[in-house]
Amino acid sequence: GWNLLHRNQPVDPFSLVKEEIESVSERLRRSIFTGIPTLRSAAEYFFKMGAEGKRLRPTMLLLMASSLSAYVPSPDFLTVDDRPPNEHPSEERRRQQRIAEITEMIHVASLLHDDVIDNAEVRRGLRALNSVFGNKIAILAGDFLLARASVSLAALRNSDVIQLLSQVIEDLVTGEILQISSTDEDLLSLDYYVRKTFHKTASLMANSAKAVAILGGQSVEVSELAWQYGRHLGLAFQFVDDVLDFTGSTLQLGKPALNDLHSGLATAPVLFAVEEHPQLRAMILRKFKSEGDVELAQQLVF
Ligand code: GRG
Repeated sequence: GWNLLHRNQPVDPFSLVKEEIESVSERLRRSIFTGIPTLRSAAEYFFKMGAEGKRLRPTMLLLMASSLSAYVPSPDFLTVDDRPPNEHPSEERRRQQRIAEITEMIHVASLLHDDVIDNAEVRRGLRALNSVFGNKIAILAGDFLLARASVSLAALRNSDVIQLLSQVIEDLVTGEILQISSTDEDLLSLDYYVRKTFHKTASLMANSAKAVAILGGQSVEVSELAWQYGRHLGLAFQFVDDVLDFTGSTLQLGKPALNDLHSGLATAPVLFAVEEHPQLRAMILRKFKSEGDVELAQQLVF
């Protein structure tokens, strides 16, 4: 049930909306249907059961929708609606589920294009789509997902929400450009890293969270808080992702460990280490750009 905040036991947030996520996944599989066989196989590749990834964004959005509609302030604490999840979601809830689906489509499209740019071989523990179908199909499959996301977005007939999710696509492009075109100065700048990370990772979470709040009929103030929540979650998520790139194994990560460092990107742990030892900055940059970057980064961090 939802009545969990009073209890002193850890809660797995994913379990709270598990069934609803399954229906979101089912709708996603249907909404990317196309009669063009090659495109169909490619588009379905990362929507097949068992290949869905963590579904972090849809989960966060459904939890956000529940928290906005169900929490009731009480004198001692927040209490929550204890009714079991509704089998017949309201029109409002269905529109919020559409945001969860659109967000996942944009996310997967960005992964497909990113893997082409990086020439990646592994994604979600499977062979990356570009390495199975080739770059041309991977790019077109990403374009196709963006097109279907736009159709679903337009069907919501809410210009603020359309604007928010369209802005995300531009932000993702900006984030990728910032990533591939950094100067030496940018490479070790924490400001630059945070700006890039906002565009690359946090904008999708921030703008989709705000869209869910708007569709839930929330005020401008609450919608803005939802945006801030998504932004902070996105930044924190990327910091953790960066740390796991250091500490995790390829098997745990579903992609090669030390991936970012091997491609010459300074990630959060390195940048925080540089903040603590500014006198080492020039040496780090020199080494980082030439030999031994991964080894150097590990020495710095551990
Ligand atoms: C086509 C919209 C579009 C953009 C093109 C390539 C590009 C511009 C942007 C890349 C953006 C990108 C890949 C950012 C990384 C985001 C990120 C943290 C991905 C990992 O997310 P997880 O761990 O993945 O939630 P799963 O597989 O669990 O869904």
